Amino acid sequence: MTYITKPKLHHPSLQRNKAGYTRRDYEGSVSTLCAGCGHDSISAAIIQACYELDIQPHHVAKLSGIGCSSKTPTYFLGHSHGFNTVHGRMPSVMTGANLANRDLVYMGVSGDGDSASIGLGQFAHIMRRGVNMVYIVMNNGVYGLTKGQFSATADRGSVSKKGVANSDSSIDMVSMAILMGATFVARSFSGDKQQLVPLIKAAIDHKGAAFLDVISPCVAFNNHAGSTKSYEYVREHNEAVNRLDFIETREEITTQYDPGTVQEVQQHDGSLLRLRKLAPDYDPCDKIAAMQYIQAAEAAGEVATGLLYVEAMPKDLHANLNTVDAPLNKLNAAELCPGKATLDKINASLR
Ligand SMILES: Cc1ncc(C[n+]2csc(CCOP(=O)(O)OP(=O)(O)O)c2C)c(N)n1
Ligand code: SF4
Ligand SMILES: [Mg+2]
Repeated sequence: MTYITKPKLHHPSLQRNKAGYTRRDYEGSVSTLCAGCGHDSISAAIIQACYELDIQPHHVAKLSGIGCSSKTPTYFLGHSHGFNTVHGRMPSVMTGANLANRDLVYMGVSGDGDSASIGLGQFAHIMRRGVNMVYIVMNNGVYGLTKGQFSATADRGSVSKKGVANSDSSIDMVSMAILMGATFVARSFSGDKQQLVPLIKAAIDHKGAAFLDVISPCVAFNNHAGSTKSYEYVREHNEAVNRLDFIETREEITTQYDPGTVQEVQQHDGSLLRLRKLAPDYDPCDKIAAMQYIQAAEAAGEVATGLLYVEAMPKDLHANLNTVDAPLNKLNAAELCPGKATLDKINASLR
């Protein structure tokens, strides 16, 4: 049994959001992951973000692959649509679902094994196609579910629980995502809810391919000395480039920071990303500078976190394909068939 149903009873005084839901309405079943697993903290951050954004749970589609990380959609958003795909194949299923119904919030949840090892090709293509989604990799550097083999994101030289050093070069998921064309790229840490919740909110609001690499320690197989994905290592080497406030269009803007330390990025719907700069010269809108910064931080043994790259006016797959505004799965037969005259014209143009 991989899940335990939670009792449905709510405390009557639980606060409701603008959509009329309590925080508990965004929860799922009781987690069966190891106590202390970083993935559970990310699930909690997703629940918090969706509650704060007043999202209708049935407007979310959560998709995952295979792994402890890919099991987590069972533990959040119990009233949303869900699809647990084959290992590493979540992106193609999500691309198809998004093409059929553009009206849902698409949330892809994956692991470093799922996305950087077996699913690397699929990961690359969903980013370059600009599918409007939030894609979260719960990154622990190992295949947790199959007992702790190194994954492709394990750093060269990091040591396994049994004492073996990894000799392979690692894949950096944020660099990959930027290179492949993602328009919102961030990294965070499962143990930093203050940074993670606003990043998830902003990623949900972003109308393009949003990618979040969340370092998420595996307490069973990769939380020892010599690991670069342990709680201790990430806490010591975390180098946040900015702190983000996500301000929805409909909310009054109340937060204030000292001039000169804040960067605001207005998105096409008017919502605002307000970034408190921690690294003084960091500009998340400059793709090349972002790539350079990430590589330099890595070379210095630091883990750069925060909103690393954002394109304020992204174009998504539907914009690129020039599809109609209505979800394709809601069109009727008459709307789908252009009629004989139009078909004859198209055929004639191809002769
Ligand atoms: C096609 C296929 N190959 C291999 C496996 C075995 N397998 C299951 S989960 C997994 C790796 C999961 O690692 P990751 O995505 O990092 O998730 P984690 O458990 O670490 O959260 C592997 C290799 C599988 N289920 N299917
Ligand atoms: S094996 Fe690792 S990744 Fe899987 S639930 Fe346990 S701590 Fe989490
Ligand atoms: Mg993993």
